[in-house]
Amino acid sequence: MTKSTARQQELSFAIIGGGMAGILSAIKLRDAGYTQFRIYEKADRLGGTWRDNRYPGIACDVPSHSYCYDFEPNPEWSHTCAPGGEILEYFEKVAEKHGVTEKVVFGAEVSRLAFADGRWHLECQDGRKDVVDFVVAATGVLHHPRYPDIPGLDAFAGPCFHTARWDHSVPLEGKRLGIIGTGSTAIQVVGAITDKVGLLTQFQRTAQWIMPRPNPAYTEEEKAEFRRNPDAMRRIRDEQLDIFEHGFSSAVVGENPEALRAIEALTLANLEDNVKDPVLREKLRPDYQAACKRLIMSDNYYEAIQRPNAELVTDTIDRIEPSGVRTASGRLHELDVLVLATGFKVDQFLRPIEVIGYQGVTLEQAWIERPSAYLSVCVPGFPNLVMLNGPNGPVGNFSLIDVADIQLEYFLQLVACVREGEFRQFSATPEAAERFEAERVEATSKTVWVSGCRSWYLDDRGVPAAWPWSMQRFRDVLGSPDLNDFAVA
Ligand code: N01
Repeated sequence: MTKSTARQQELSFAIIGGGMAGILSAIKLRDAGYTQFRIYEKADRLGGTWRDNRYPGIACDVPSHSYCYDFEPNPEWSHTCAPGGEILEYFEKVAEKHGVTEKVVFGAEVSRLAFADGRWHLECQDGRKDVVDFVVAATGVLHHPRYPDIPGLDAFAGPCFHTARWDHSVPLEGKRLGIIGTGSTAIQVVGAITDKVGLLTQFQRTAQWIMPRPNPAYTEEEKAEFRRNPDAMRRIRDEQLDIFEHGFSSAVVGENPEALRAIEALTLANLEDNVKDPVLREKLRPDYQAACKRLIMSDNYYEAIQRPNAELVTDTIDRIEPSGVRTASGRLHELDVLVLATGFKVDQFLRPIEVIGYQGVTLEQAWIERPSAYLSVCVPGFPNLVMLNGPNGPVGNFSLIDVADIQLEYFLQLVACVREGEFRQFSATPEAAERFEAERVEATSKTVWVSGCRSWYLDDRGVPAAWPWSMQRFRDVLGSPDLNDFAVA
């Protein structure tokens, strides 16, 4: 940890959100010598997405030795891809170990952030207030459940819940369970519960390419070796990150056609080799390029959906009735429990917090067309505020922890300029943001995300909202801020 100077101790920060990125922010701020910070967390527990998503089968399909902080390798991961509960426990333990928990204001839902007199004035739903120099927005992206707009949804007589709000009080044994959706979440749920329920009916609007993903448990010997020799974990992490960066993430942005062909071949072989019934196989065969939507990783989905008590329904949902789901053919699929694996509203970011920047301009106004951020981190007119995993950052099948880390280091360099007295405020210029956005939109045309599928990666124009270049470029560009792109005061 850097020794704090008086100036460092003067500067204050509000971190909004106590998930992976919020905890990371607190640790990094303290390591950089800053002591005046708090995490405002609306819930009563840390953990973000891993706290909210507790559905059966939840795991991180990013291997665990790379889905963890680089400074806190974890020898105890039970599997290559650890279950969600373990990940939640990991974040809570790291927060405790680094003295983060004591810096959290729990049950504090920030409702307003207003920039006035050079500082951010924060207000919580319950009236609590704070005034700080900087805001770190660590509010997550897959946070607000998206409920489907299907007629009759409220009429269903049995328990009905979104996967991010799983009701564990509802018994599933022997029940007729319906699940809407075929995203990463639904695939994990189906893989985990089909052998427990009486009947599983999955409503598929779009078929998915699925990458086989064996998920072996680590042996006690392996864990003992990790404890003795943390370098062994680091080597695994480096290997995994190398595979993702130079294989997958370069493939999806059009920089590695060979890797994309390998993904196509693997997912196709997975379907051909593992689904026996030709009718079901055709239902499961996507009509778009692999990796256009977020690639699904699974080692148990095909097996589950082929069980005798499982049915894949591809007929369009017409409406929901008290006793089940009626599809366009007129058939009523009678159900006891209905699960909505219908994803998230991905364009919210800091909202619904009312954020007021320079000259009374609100974030709603700045984002009237759609959310965007210069280099994924700064919004013009909203000084001294950084977005972690905000709009236009890298998304895909890799660790968002690294993304947040790079964004945070970038921000800390700007904060260091404030600490050194070079300026008090910084805000990306509208010109820089427009230039970045124009280049970004142009580059999206080379990505696999525009190859002809619907996905949450696309904005209202059908343009990918994500960083369309390699992770290496993200690291390079955010390696040091270009002060020419900032208005400072
Ligand atoms: O959500 P999704 P998710 N009628 O938006 C369908 C991360 N994640 O929760 O494809 C019928 O992907 C919709 O159909 P379609 C990961 O980044 C990570 O599964 O639009 N169907 C789709 O099938 C992931 O990408 C892990 O045609 C409707 C599904 O609902 C992200 O979370 C695990 C419908 C929504 O899929 C979101 O995944 C899980 C309607 N009206 C999730 N509305 C890891 O392991 C929607 N659908 C790291």
